[in-house]
Amino acid sequence: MKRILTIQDISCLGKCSVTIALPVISAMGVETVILPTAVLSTHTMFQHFTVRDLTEDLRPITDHWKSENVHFDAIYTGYLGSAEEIGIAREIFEKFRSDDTLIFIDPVMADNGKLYPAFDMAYAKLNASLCGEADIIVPNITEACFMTDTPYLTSYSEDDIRALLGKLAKLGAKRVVLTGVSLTPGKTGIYGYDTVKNDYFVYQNDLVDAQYHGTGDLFSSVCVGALMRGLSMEAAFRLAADYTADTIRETLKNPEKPWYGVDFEATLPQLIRGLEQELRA
Ligand code: PXL
Repeated sequence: MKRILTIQDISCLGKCSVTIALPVISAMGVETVILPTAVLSTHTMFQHFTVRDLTEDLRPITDHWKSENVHFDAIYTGYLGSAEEIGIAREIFEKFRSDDTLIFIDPVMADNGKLYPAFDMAYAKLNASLCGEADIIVPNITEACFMTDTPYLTSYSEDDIRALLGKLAKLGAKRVVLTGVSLTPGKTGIYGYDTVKNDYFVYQNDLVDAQYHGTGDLFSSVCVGALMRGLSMEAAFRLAADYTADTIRETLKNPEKPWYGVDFEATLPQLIRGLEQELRA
C-alpha cells in the first residue's frame, strides 16, 4: 500500500484540509500520514476562530519519523499557516524526498481575487518559490495570478490561460494545473501543462453554481489518492473534477450552513466505485 504525508492544518469544525484529506485519501486505499501545522476551532471563514500554532512541533515530529526510516510515496501540502511553515515544508521535502516521491503542492492562500485573511504578498512569493520544488501544483486562477505578478483575470481567453500556465511553469514545477478554469459559459474545470512532455491537457465539466469551503481540498485529495493508486494524470484529474462537482450537487440538497463544507461523506462510495472503474479500464 502506498503511503503519503499530508501537511496542512486541522480545522476542527468546517470540513477542509486534514478533515477532508485523511478520510478521502484513506478511503481510496492509500495510507495517509498527517502533519498538522495548526489546530483551529474552525476554518478561517468563520469569525472568532481560535488557533493553536504547531510550528515548533513540526521538526521534532519529522525528526522522529526520519529516525524510523519512514518512506513516503507522496508529500501533499495544502494550507500552511505562515512563512515559517513554508520554510519547514521545504526542509521536509529535502528530508524525505527520494526518486519515487511525488511532491504535490496545493498553494492554498486565495480565491475570487483575494488573499485569505492570514496572508500577504510576501507569503504569496514564498509559496511561489515552494512551488518550484513540486512535481505537480494545482493553484486556482487567483493563486496563480498572485504567484506570477499577474493582475487578477476576471475574464480570460484560452490564450490568457496558456500564458498564465507559461508563467507558472517558470516557477519550476514539472506539471502546472490551473483549477476553476471556465472556457465556455456553464462549464468549469482544469487546464494543465506538462513541462516534461510540453503538452497541454484540459478537462471541463458542468459548472455547479455554488461556492463551498473545502472543495479545493477535496479536489486535491482525490488527485493525490488517484495518482497513488496508479491512475494517469489525466484520469486522476478527471475523477477529481467529476467527484467534486457531484459532491457539490449532493451538498446543495442540504441548505443548512453551507460554510460547514461539502457532504463528501455521502458521495465517498461513488468515488470508490469510480476509482475501481478507472483501475479496470
Ligand atoms: O480550504 C482551505 C483552507 C484550509 N484551512 C484553513 C482555511 C482554508 C481556507 O480558508 O481557512 C484554516
